Amino acid sequence: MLEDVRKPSITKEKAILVGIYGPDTPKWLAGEYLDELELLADTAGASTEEKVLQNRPQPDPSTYIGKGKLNQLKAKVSETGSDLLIFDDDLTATQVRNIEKTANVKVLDRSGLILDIFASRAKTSAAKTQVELAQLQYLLPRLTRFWTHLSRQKGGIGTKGPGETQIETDRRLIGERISTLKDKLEKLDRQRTTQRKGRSENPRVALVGYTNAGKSTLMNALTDTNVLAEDRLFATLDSTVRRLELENHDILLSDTVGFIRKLPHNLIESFKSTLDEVREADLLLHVVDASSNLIDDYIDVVNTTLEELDIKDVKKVLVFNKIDKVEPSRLMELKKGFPGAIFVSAERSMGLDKLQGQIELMIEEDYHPFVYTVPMAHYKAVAFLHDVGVVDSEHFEGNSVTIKGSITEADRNRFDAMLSKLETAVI
Ligand SMILES: Nc1nc2c(ncn2[C@@H]2O[C@H](COP(=O)(O)OP(=O)(O)OP(=O)(O)O)[C@@H](O)[C@H]2O)c(=O)[nH]1
Ligand SMILES: [Mg+2]
Repeated sequence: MLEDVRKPSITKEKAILVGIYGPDTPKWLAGEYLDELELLADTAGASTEEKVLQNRPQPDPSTYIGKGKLNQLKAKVSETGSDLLIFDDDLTATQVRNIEKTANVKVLDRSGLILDIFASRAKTSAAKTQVELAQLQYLLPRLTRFWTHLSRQKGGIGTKGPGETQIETDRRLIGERISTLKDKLEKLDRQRTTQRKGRSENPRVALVGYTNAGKSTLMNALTDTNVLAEDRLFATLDSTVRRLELENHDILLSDTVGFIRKLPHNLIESFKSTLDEVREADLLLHVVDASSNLIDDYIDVVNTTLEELDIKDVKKVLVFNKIDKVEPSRLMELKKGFPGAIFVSAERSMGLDKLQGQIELMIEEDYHPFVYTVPMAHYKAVAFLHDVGVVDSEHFEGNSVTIKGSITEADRNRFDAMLSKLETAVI
């Protein structure tokens, strides 16, 4: 019944984009934000007719941009024949209602637009469920503007509880749908956990970063696969995992959903489990578009979003991508400013060897040297060392073998437990 909220509500509509600037956000930055909003609008299928920036220290509580500006906006809407106003900040239900009433067109905010894009891009059952949940949670406090839309679909005798107003009924229906979706997600989560348990213990590396930074292109370049990569925002919604053979380690590399400033909180919340790949990684490759003007901003957004997702203790390396688009002098500047970073071009396969070397180095930080002398009868334990550790040498003497190499602490504990179990079994 409520499923149609998943469907994108925009089909090649004409849009006017609106933002504000002031002491906290200088005009040039607000302009960059609107450029990004234009890209979002384009991804959603809307063409931008005009961008409007208004100098205001604070949004106006009832109209966001102020009454006078709103009237100008109304004129622009009819001049350009636009169908849609998109605001760079989240709007309250009151603001939406007032703006819609004056300008007489559909009004959307950044979160609504991002949710729309996610809805149209979600392919798997998990992504669809996560997006629908986020959409309904977004909708609930803004219900005033949607109730006619919902009531049209409902109809039928007995759908309305006694004494309930239309909006209360809608709220109840949405509430019920939200708990159904949460149950479904929990089930999917359990399935995923079971699947993960059966997986091998290879080191895990995850690509994270701002949307459009080139994570999927890098995944393809490193693993020779064909994950969808394109010049649109949120090309990737579901995580993909691929094996990558490095010199000493086979790792599992995962590509994940990109982040963006003001990613709706509900969306982050409902994508938490998809991002388990990131949470459980041994190393994060934080991919940054080196050709962007907003590098520091992007890095901050990604770090803050990771914190919001409770991903705090995973090692990170910054990977500046798209260096083919960067002037040599700017590149020098970046290398000086970010001494620990790696510089690559995923598209031109530049710097990939160095990146692979760095991944290996950082993984090896977790490996500690060991020397074990194991009876040959415990061949299972020997096989385990070969499987999870890096074996440098083996020396056979009599009925036992002395193995030297390195292994992670977790695997060393597993090995110790395995050995003592085998020894107990023999006695
Ligand atoms: N010039 C240049 N373009 C690149 C490079 N790497 C990626 N791109 C382009 O950047 C765009 C985005 O690439 P994706 O790999 O889809 O980016 P992503 O980070 O996976 O994006 P989302 O999945 O949307 O978050 C595509 O048009 C790529 O062709 C590069 O090294 N150089
Ligand atoms: Mg991608």
